[in-house]
Amino acid sequence: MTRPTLYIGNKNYSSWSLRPWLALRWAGIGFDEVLLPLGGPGYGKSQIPEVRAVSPSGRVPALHLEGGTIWDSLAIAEWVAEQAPELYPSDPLARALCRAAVAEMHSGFAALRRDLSMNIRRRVGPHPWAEDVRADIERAVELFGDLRDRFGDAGPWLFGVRSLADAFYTPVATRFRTYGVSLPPAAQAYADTLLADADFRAWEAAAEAEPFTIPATDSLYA
Ligand SMILES: N[C@@H](CCC(=O)N[C@@H](CS)C(=O)NCC(=O)O)C(=O)O
Repeated sequence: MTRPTLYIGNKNYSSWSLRPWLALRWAGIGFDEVLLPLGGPGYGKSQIPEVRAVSPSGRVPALHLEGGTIWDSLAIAEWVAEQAPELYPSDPLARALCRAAVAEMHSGFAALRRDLSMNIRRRVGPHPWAEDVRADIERAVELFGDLRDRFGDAGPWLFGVRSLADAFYTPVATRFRTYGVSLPPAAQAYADTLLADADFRAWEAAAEAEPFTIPATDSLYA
């Protein structure tokens, strides 16, 4: 198999890119990565020429495989889990719950994504969040709490052992840290587990060193 290439956005800002990147690393799949800076002309309209050249949707991440391109983060993560089935829990019900958690992140939390944009290296004090943002924060806390209650005996990850759900919620943990969202102890302990992961730490170090900025995101709540 030709080595896959993952096209990603800025490590500081691209939450969609972080999820499949972690999944590939956790699966131990060797891959090349190409970072395409976001924020310039065409950004927000899926019209960045360099992105359109490698991803038919005009969005990153995109994974180039021998024979085809996967242009969506969840589809990439599912492909990874087919190579590394241990990224889903082995129990069928737990596996379905894990898929539900992954799907909820992929298709939900719109207000959280809108107002608590991922910005790994930034730290901002707490803010009076809009009602829909507060509801998203409460839902994330509830989801963390319920699943940790249920699977906590098996280990510190959302489903005890590390799974795709952890890759999908790592950007949320960074958002809570960036925007000073205080969490109940169980949710904070889970967020700390995500932020201490060695592969996430490698991504974070690159994000901190990255020269690219997106001024609109950096000036939120300034
Ligand atoms: N549903 C897509 C969303 C990907 C997405 O929105 N990516 C952003 C970067 S984090 C992007 O490429 N934006 C380019 C643009 O807005 O022009 C996925 O899951 O991969």
